[in-house]
Amino acid sequence: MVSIQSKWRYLFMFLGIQLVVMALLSREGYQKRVTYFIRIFRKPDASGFSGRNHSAAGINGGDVYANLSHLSKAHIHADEMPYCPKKSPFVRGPIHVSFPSGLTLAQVQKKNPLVVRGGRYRPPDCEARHRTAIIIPHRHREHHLKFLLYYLHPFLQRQQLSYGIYVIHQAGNYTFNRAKLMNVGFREAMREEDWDCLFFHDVDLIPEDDRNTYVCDANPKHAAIAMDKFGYKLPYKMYFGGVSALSPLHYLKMNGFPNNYWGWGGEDDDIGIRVSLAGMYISRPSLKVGRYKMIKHKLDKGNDVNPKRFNMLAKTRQTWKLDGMNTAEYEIISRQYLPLYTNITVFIGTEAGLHAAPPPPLKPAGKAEAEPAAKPVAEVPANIQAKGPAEPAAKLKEGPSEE
Ligand code: UD2
Ligand code: MN
Repeated sequence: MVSIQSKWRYLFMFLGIQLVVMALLSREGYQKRVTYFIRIFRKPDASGFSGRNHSAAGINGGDVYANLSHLSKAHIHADEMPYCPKKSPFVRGPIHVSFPSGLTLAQVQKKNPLVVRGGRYRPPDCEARHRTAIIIPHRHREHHLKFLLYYLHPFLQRQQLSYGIYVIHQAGNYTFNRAKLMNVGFREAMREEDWDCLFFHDVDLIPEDDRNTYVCDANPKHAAIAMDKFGYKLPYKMYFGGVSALSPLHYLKMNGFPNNYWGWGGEDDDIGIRVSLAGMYISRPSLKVGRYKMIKHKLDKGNDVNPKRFNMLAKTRQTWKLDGMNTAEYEIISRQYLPLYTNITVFIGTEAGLHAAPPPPLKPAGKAEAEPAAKPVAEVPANIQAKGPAEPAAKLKEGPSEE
């Protein structure tokens, strides 16, 4: 009898201790303390970079190159190549992103030995299920491009995609036109290969999770749902900026992108509106996966805020069939197959047309003398730069991101 009672006592004591331990473990802040404790013993930067700009996810994320050495040239004959698995075994989740000074393109090239001329890649030991082209509108952002290439190449290889990277470089100093460059990228990339998905990608956005797969959905996909600059939240429902993915069919169904948004802003919202006018929906990855870090920058010279954007957006319903892929006029200046990407330098003209003289810059009444095409950042009116919702753009982006 005595021994049964003491057995019960021990059992209750054991259960009690378990309860206390569980309560301690689940207390808020426990995880933080453990992470902090572990970090004391970890090297400050796992990737060997002395970079700044760490985000919470970045600190916990892994090195994007960690398992790339598992990819090696197989000795399988092309005809016998099996399809890659539906879910890549190389995908790991969160990626550590930092921006070290001193990174060179030669280093990026060395780290990506399987990437071939023009920035092309196909998995060495299996037939890719998807062929994705990355289209990057570009001018004077070589510093950002270097980082994007550093992260994007291994990111795409981990996903076992067959891919190509195209940088569409606007020639000259006339006002930048992001959406028109995308139209150029679409046509020129499709001319080269039968891509089944195109990712339209800002040069300064680095994906932070490789479960954000660079393949197309049944509807146009807005991939950059959670960016550090918007607190890792979608800023508004119709937002379509940063990184988006369309199949050639989606692209043609909405007549591509507008050609007439010169300067900063509006074009991304126009594209979002086109998606719904063409009878499609916006699909998105989860907030956990569609995470991006934007390399901090100021508004570029030659990319002034477009003051006409709200008026233009009000008319997208009338203009989308008249202006787009069907009217994109441009002249290719050069096509270079570089080791890490294909560079297409293109002349896209001005508002007045491909070869007509550009219209005089907008000036306040009474000022006749010519002004430089690009205003210094400080001169952009404060009300245009202001962030946050404001009428009539309650649902649209109000001003550029400036840090
Ligand atoms: C936002 C959107 C962007 C676009 C833009 C308005 C985000 C993360 N992105 O970007 O998708 O809708 O607003 O136009 O919210 N670029 C150059 N050289 C230049 C100017 C621009 O290469 O001189 C390219 C580059 O790829 C850049 C992109 O155009 O990432 C967008 O321009 P931005 O980065 O200056 O504008 P931002 O960050 O406000
Ligand atoms: Mn940007």
